[in-house]
Amino acid sequence: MRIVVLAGGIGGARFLRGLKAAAPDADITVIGNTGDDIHLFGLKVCPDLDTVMYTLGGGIHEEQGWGRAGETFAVKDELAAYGVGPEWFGLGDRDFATHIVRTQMTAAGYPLSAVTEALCTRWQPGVRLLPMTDDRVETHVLVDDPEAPQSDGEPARKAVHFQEYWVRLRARVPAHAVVPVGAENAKPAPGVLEAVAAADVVLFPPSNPVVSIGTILAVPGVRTAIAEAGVPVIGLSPIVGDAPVRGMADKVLAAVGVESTASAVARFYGSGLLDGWLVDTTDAAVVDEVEAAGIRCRAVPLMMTDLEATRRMAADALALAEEVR
Ligand code: GDP
Ligand code: FO1
Ligand code: CA
Repeated sequence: MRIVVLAGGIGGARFLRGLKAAAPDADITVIGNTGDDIHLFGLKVCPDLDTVMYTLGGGIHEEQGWGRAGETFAVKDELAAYGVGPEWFGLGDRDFATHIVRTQMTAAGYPLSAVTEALCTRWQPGVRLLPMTDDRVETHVLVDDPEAPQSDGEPARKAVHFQEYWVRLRARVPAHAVVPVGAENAKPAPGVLEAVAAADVVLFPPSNPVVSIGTILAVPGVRTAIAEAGVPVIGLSPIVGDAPVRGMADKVLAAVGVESTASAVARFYGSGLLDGWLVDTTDAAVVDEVEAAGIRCRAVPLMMTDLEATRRMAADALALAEEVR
């Protein structure tokens, strides 16, 4: 079976572990979000690709969910001693090596897809990991700029990089818009459209619907390829009991005018794209509402507490795919 998964960082990576256990013989292609990518200290950092690679390759900091296990921060501290920041982004020594290799290969002319393949030679994630695009896309968030009040006293607005909004500001300021800068001119990376066209099923893990899966879908051609693949498209809700299980997805959902409920997220993707949707058992009350929107819906446990619980979630998603096929 050929499975295509659109993935962000932690939610996508943890789900993929369960999927590998649920379908050990499947051929899994992961289309990773690169809208979180940021250039720091002259290096290209790809947080979501690295989170998937480290999680599936056994190098992830398990509790934190991002970055390397056993990490130290000597380089960051030395940079800070020179007054070189940003200090708010925690790049560790082990992680730095990944960004150095990536940047070196990029400077030598290799596209991100080839670089990612090379990095995966070491990590052996057991899936084919493709960036959504080889082109530069960076998500920016429109926030108030209290330092630049307009003549009417209202704050002016400014766009900040997604990582600045998420990590430095902790999503505590209102987000007025989320813009994947560069997406409109980006081309899907080699293999992306081919994998979708050859898939037997497409899965949306419980990743952030706006800044992870939404960004991948914003690359021209990807949404249409999925909708026209003619295979079941099944998603799992990252929202349980009207709140994200982890992180601040509610803040970016609000920015695009979507309520933080399992039902609203399904309707945000829409029946034109999604065939099936899994909500948590605690959200069983919304099943009828989702089905009324033309999306087959089931309530099952959706907490990725351990590998077995996650394997069951993936198995439930594949079972729902057979039901709608
Ligand atoms: P990020 O890039 O690291 O933010 O990770 P993703 O975009 O892949 O996933 C983030 C989403 O995962 C968040 O909105 C969480 O609500 C969701 N999530 C994390 N753990 C769980 C879980 O155990 N169950 C469910 N249903 N969602 C989860
Ligand atoms: N997330 C944080 O909340 N604080 C950090 O300092 C931080 C550093 C970091 C470094 C490398 C990396 O791959 C990921 C990192 N993340 C950090 C996670 C990052 O914000 C991701 O983009 C998440 O996927 C959020 O969507
Ligand atoms: Ca992310």
